[in-house]
Amino acid sequence: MPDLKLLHDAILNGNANAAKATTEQALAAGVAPLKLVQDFMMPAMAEAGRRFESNEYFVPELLISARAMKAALELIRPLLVASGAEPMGRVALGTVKGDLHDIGKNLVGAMLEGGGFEVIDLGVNVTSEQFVAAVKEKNANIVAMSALLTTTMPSMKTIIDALKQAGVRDQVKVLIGGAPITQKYAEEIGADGYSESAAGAVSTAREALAG
Ligand code: B1M
Repeated sequence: MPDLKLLHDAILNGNANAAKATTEQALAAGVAPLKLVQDFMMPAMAEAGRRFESNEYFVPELLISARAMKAALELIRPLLVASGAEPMGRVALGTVKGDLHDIGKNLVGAMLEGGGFEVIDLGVNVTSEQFVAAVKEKNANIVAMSALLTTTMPSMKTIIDALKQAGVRDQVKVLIGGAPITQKYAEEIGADGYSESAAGAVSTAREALAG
């Protein structure tokens, strides 16, 4: 069993090879994939964010930390994803316009897939038009949006307005999340659900479709 602190430190220091190697060893030793994400990988990104805020890290350091996190997540993602089951719903997922953060969004996608949803990943910097097209053309019945910047949160409201304008708001449940998002904000902009975490997004999606 590897020392799992090495995984935390590899992400914090932007060492993608070490992050991958430690993840591989931990998975081989039977450590639960979600434990690796929640107890070691996410705290490393949170610490990178703290260092960025206090001017110890700058954008290049954040980028290489994110790259190391993504490398490790690539090994974990298939393990979170279930196979073969009839989809519970079709989710159009994306990080909203103006926002390029995708680690949380990718985790949400993997958890939703693991929870039996079909996920259409629209990527980052996703416009209202792209969300509307995914609902109309791909018959998505859930729109899930992620935003990490206070400056891009308003895009969520713009996208909800565009769904209304296009006459498809009633066909979909709108779920939102991301570090600056709150339940209060979800209510303010008329979203159907908010989740603080990727794991929580699965139950929020199930509840939204049931309710
Ligand atoms: Co950015 N960045 N960043 N960044 N970055 C933050 C968000 C910031 C808080 C850092 C800080 O100052 N402490 C700050 C935002 C401040 C604010 O808005 N008030 C910030 C800034 C300022 C910026 C730039 C403007 C910096 C600059 O250029 N000067 C710039 C903006 C670029 C842009 O988007 N237009 C920028 C750029 C970047 C990088 C490209 C370098 C990189 C992103 C790489 C990538 O994603 N591919 C980056 C990173 C890595 C971060 C931090 C350090 C980590 C984000 C992350 O991946 N967290 C972040 C600080 C922080 O969050 N502590 C920061 C791990 C991830 C698993 O968590 O994304 O929160 P998170 O997702 C969680 C939940 O929020 C939830 O589930 C996930 C798992 O539980 N969730 C959902 C997320 N989406 C959901 C959707 C749902 C449900 C749940 O739908 C239903």
